[in-house]
Amino acid sequence: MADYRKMWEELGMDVESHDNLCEVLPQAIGDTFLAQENRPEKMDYFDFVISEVHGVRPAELKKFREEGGKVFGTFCAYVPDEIIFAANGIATGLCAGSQFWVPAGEAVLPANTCPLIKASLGARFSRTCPFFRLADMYIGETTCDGKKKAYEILAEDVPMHIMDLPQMKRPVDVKKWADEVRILKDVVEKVTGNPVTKENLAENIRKINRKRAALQRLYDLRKNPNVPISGTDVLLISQIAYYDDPERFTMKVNELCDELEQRAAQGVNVAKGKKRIMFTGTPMAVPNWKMHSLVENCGAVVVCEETCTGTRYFENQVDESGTTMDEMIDHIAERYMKINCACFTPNTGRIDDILRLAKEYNVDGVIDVHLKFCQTYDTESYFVERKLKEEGIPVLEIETDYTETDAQQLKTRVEAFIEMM
Ligand code: BJ8
Repeated sequence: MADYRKMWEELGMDVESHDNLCEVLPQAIGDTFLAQENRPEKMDYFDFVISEVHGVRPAELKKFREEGGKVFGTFCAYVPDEIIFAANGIATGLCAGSQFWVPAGEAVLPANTCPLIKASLGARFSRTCPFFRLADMYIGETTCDGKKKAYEILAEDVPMHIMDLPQMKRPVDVKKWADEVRILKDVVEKVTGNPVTKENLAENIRKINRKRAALQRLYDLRKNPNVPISGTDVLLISQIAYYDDPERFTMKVNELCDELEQRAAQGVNVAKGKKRIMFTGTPMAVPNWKMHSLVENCGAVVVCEETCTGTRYFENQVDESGTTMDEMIDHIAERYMKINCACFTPNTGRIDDILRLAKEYNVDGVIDVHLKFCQTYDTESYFVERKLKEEGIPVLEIETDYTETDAQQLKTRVEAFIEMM
């Protein structure tokens, strides 16, 4: 990584402790990504972004703030980026996927909290993540209980706005979510000092739709018998989607897709002779590459993720036909309420999605993976597995965390699963 020490110091980071995190990253990137054979050339952009994860984008955000811009950190796929960008702010994902941050999170949270939440608070309080330093305000949401309560602790240290996400999907709930989007608009207008106009909201609806369309294009390429890209590489792209500049990201994903179309036509197939796996479950935040790496090193290929670092992030577009501010906000709310997170009750839409995606991506088996202490996804596994079994689709349930302590045991289970398919 280039030398960003001065920037990290200026951001008030614990640079010495941060060095320990940086030390392990090149090896992890090398082992997980670069060691794969016959990768698409256009992955070089995403390799660069991840190798400079705490440098290149944070430097852009820092410059943006120095010029008067405001950065909003988000934790959930429900937070509508359109509103933030329309106020000339920047939205950046804050979810943390490294065990490195977990102990600092455990210092303020119960040990039996999900690692994603522990790592998020740990990243803030240990001062070892530039994104957590750069956000002027964090946008939380009332999804799971663990996050909700953790946000109260974060709020002692950083300005927070919480969006009250309904937990059901009746028309009244969609209306309520639209009201929450309106409140978010007021908040970001106040923080940025910029009004959200009809024109800039319409423009940003189109901009984020284009980003989703690029991701859909990438995923569609994985539906083919010839799969031109590994699941591990696609996971990296999905993770970068949360924090890269949306327009540049869209352009780079489309460039990659151009190459992938050629590769598929030339017969390049990373799935040749391999079982096609779909993941469903909790999101995999950077740098959590554990399960993809494991499954693909066991000789299968991941062709789809029904997760928030997967289809839940980009499926469904915001209707662009709105002409008034109210219509546009209603359309935004309608699109986001189509995300099927296990914090909703009932959440049958997710089961329908899983069955639909299993067919679309022609999968041989599904791995239902959730983070330890995530009650909602763990409980919902009951329906996920029952339905998949009814449909004759092999399914393996895995509960894991960010440590490597279960690596050997998981390998044995995944190998047995692939074997029996
Ligand atoms: S829309 S999945 S990003 S809430 S894993 S913190 S649920 S205890 S991350 Fe999520 Fe939004 Fe839903 Fe997606 Fe809680 Fe579970 Fe931890 Fe989770």
